[in-house]
Amino acid sequence: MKLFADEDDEWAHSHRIDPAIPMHRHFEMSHPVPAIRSSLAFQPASPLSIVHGACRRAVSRRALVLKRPRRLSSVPPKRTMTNSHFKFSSVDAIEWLQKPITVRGIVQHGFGRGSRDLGTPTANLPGSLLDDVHDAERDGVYLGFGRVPKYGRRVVKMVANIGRNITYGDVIDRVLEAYLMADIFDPEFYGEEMRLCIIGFMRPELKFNSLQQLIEHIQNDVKVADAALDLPRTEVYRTHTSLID
Ligand code: RBF
Ligand code: MG
Repeated sequence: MKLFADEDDEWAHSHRIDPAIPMHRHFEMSHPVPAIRSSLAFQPASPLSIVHGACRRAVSRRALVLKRPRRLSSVPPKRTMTNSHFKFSSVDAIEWLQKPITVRGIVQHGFGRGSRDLGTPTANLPGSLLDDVHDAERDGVYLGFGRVPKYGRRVVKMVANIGRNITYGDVIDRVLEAYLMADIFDPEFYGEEMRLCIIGFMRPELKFNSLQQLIEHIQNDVKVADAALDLPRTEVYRTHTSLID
């Protein structure tokens, strides 16, 4: 599994994909969306993370990005995100939010589809909790940290899909489905309070042609988020007041 996009230049080249551009930007180029939705793209690394030496890698890569010619939309790739060649998300493509999105709510019942069977049981919160949150307007996969106070003070890594499960097409209300990376408790703790501190956007929610593709992408999301949440820049959020208070 390749976690960083630039380890994969050959693949990208053969698919007319510029590795300097996050995958979801390619998607937006071929599926234009209202400007407000893409306003989060390409935020500069925060000065704080540079001070901590957290992002030297990312920063030097960004310098590279500036020199590369951008293959912008004149001939957008015909490819759609649903075909089998779709590239997985990567640590490099994560859009770190300038300010974390903090959510707190009571875990509700899922769709009885057994996301447990997919290997990633999720705890669901109503998407309406995010109605006024500008940074969470895009449906897609986000990452951050979570805590269920009933299970103590432990804060765990978390990856969440926010959307309507468009692969299935049967979900009417927007929902936030969080997969908590912890074996110590059953993530389906209906009726319990769950707190999330969301710090980055990974990719848009996609409509897949097969369950297999959905599973592969979810598993990749988990691996990428797991690695990304070890980056020094994320550490400060493990003790974010929204989780601890
Ligand atoms: N559903 C989709 O239709 N498209 C997606 O791209 C998608 N990505 C997901 C990523 C993660 C990390 C998780 C946990 C779920 C994702 N889902 C997605 C939702 C998935 O369809 C749902 O969790 C199961 O159907 C169980 O409700
Ligand atoms: Mg669930």
